[in-house]
Amino acid sequence: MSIVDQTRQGDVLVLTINNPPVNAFSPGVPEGLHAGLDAALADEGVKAVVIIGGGRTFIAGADIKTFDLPREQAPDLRGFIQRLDAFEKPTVAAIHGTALGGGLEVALACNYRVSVKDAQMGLPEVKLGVLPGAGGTQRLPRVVGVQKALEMMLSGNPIRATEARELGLVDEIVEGDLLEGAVAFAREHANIRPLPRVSERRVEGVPPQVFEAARKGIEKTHKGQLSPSFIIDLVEMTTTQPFAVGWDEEARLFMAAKDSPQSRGLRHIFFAERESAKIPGLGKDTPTTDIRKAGIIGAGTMGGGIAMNFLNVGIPVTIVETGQEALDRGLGVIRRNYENSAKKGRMTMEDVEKRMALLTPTLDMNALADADIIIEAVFENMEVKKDIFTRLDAIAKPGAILATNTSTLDVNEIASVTSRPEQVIGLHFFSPANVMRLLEIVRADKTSDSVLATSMALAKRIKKVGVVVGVCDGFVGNRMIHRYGDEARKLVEEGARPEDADAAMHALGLPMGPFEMSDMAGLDVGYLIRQHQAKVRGESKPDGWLDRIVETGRKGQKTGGGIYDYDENRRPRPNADMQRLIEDYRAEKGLQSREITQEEATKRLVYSLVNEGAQILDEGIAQRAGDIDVIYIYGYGFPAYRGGPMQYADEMGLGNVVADLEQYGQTPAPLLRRLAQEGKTFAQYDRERPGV
Ligand code: T1G
Repeated sequence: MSIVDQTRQGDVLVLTINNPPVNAFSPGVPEGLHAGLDAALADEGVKAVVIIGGGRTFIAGADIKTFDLPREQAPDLRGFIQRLDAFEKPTVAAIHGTALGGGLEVALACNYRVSVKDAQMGLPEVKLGVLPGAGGTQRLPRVVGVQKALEMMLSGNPIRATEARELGLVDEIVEGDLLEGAVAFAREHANIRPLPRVSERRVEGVPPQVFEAARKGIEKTHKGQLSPSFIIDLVEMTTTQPFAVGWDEEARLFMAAKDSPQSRGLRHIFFAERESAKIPGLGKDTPTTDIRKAGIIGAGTMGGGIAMNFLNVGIPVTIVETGQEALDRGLGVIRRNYENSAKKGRMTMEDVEKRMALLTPTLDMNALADADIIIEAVFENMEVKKDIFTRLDAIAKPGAILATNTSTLDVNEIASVTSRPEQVIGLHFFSPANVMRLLEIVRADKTSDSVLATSMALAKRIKKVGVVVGVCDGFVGNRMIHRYGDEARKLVEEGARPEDADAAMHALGLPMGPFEMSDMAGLDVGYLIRQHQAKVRGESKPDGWLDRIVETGRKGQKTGGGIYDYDENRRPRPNADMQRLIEDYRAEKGLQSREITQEEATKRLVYSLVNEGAQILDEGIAQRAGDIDVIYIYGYGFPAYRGGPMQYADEMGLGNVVADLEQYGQTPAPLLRRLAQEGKTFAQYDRERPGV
C-alpha cells in the first residue's frame, strides 16, 4: 500500500490516499496524487477519476506540522488544486469521515462531490489563526453562497453531509458502499461536457451590508484576531474580482496570517491539547476500568455540575447529600440548568427528562456500593474529606475509583485514610463544572497507572480536556493564580487602580482581570487562603488592602459589591469608598504611589504566571509547558490565540522575561533563568525531555 494507491474499476481510476491517522496532506500525498492524474491522462481507457481517503476519513486538511517548513519543502497543495481544477477528465471526490480545510478545498476543485450521510465537511482554518489558503475563500462562496460561506469560515465549524447536500456542496449522498457509489456516479457523469468547475461560477447580488455585518460580528467573536478580517475581505472579492485575482490575494493573506504570533499560538495549542492527553510512561495497553455507573457525594454547585457531565453522556449517577433540603435544592439546580438549555434550543425537553431519569438522589452513602467511580465534592476541609474517604473505603466495591474534587488540598493525605490509596485520585473540575472544559487530573503518590489511564479516558468521554498534574498546594492552575493575585495586589499598593490591572488583562484578550475574577469568586475565598497560608508558614495575619476590604463585609458580587460595585448587568463600577480605603492604606503604610503603565501591568501579571509555571515544571508537578498553557486556556480564559502564558513568554523571548522580572522585583525561577541563558524556549524544553 503506497501513500496514494491507484486502482482501476473498469473505466474509472480510483486514487486512494493512505496517510493515517487523518490523511493530512503531508509530503508524499501531492506527489502520489499527481502521479495518479498523470496515469489517468495517459490511459485512453480511463474516463473519470475518483479521489477517496483510505481508513477512517477523507483528507482532514493540510499537514499543520508543515506550516513552518521552508516553502520549497512544504507540500504544494495550491499547485495540486490548480491542476485538479483544470484537469481534462471528470473528477469525483468521495467523502467519508471529515473533509476539512485543504481536504474540502481538494473536493471543491473536483468536478463533483459525493459523500456518505454522516460525513462532516468544513474550513476550520480560522481556529489555527489562518484562513483557507488553497482556494476555499474563493470556491466555497461560489457553491454555498456568501452568507453560509462566511458563517462556515468564521466559525470554523463543520456541517454534516446532509446539510451540504441541501446547499449543493455535495452532489449525491451515497447510501451503500461509498466507493461503489462514487465509481457509479463517475461513470454516469463521465461524458457530460463542459465539465462543471466551481472556479467558473459567479457570485452575484450580494448586498454590501452582508460584509459590514460580518465585520461588526468579528469585533465581538474574534476580538483582536487577524485572520477573520482577511477571510471577510477575500469573500468580498468573490463579488468584485475574477477568480484568479482572489486566488492570488488569498495566497498573500494566508502567508501573512500563518506567520503571525496568533497562528503560532493557536497551532501550539492544537498540538499541546493532544499532547496533554498523553501520560509519559503509560503504555497504550494500560488496563482501564469501564465506567458504567458514577457516584457523587455533595449536590452543591460543584457536585451538581459534575453530575451533569456524566448524565450528558448517558452515565447513570447516584448523588448523595446529608439532608433532604440540600438534595432537593441540588436536583432543582440541575433540572433548571437543563431546562434553560432546552429553552435556548440546545436540547429538547425529552433530552432533559432522559438525563434526569439517569440521576438517583439519596441520603444513604451505601447506595454508592455499586458505583465504578465515586467523586467527592464537599466542603473544602481536610477533616471532612478524610471522614468521607474513611467511610467510602468501607462501602465502595473493589476496583472502584475514589476521586476527590478538592481544588488545593493534599490528595496523598486524603488517600492515606483508605486501605486502597492506589484507587484514589484527584479530579479537579473548574466551576461551573458543567461548562468549563478543563479537568486537572491529580496523580497522587500511590495512584495506580490503571486509575490514571481510566481517568484520562473518562475525561475525554465526558468531553473534558484532562491534564495530569502532581500534588502540591493549588496543583498547577490555582498555584499560579495565587502568584498572579499577589502581583495584582502589589500593583495597587504601588499606585495602580484595580481597574488598571483588569484593563491590562482585557487588552491581552482575557475576559476578566484579576480583581473582577476575585469579586466573582468571592473575596473571602482568597482571604481565607491567605490566612491559611500565613498560619502554615508561621507568619503574622495578613493585613493587605484587599484583606481590609473583606473585613468591611464586602465580599464581591455575592454581597452586591466588593472591590467594585455592580450594576443590574453585573458590570463592575469603581467604588469611591474602596478607592479611598486603598489610598488611606498606602498612606498608612508609607507607600509612594507612582504611575504604572499598561505595559508594566501586563508584563508583571503574565510573567508572575510564567515564573510560577517554570517552577512547577521544574518540580515535575506539570509534565510539559504545553500542559500549563492548556490549563490556562481551558481553565482560566487565557486567549487561545496567545497560545497560553508559556507560549506568550516564548514569543516575548525568555531573556526579556527574565530581565523584566528582575526589573519589577520578582526573582526568576531557576529553570526560567537556565533556559534564558541557553537561548531556549519552553517549547524546546518540552521537545527535549525524554518520554514527554
Ligand atoms: N495536520 C497534522 N496532524 C494532524 C492534523 C492535521 N491537519 N489533524 C490531526 N492531526 C493529528 C493530531 O495531531 C493527532 O496526532 C492525530 O492526527 C489524531 O488527531 C491550506 C491551511 C480530523 C477531526 O484543522 O480537527 O488545511 O496526537 O486526536 O479526535 O486551507 O484531528 O496522534 O500524534 O484530533 O479523531 C485544516 C484538524 C488544516 C483539522 C480528527 N484541518 N484536525 O479528530 O483525532 S489547515 C484541520 C482535526 C488547512 C488549507 C489549510 C481532528 C479531526 P497524535 P485527533 P480526532
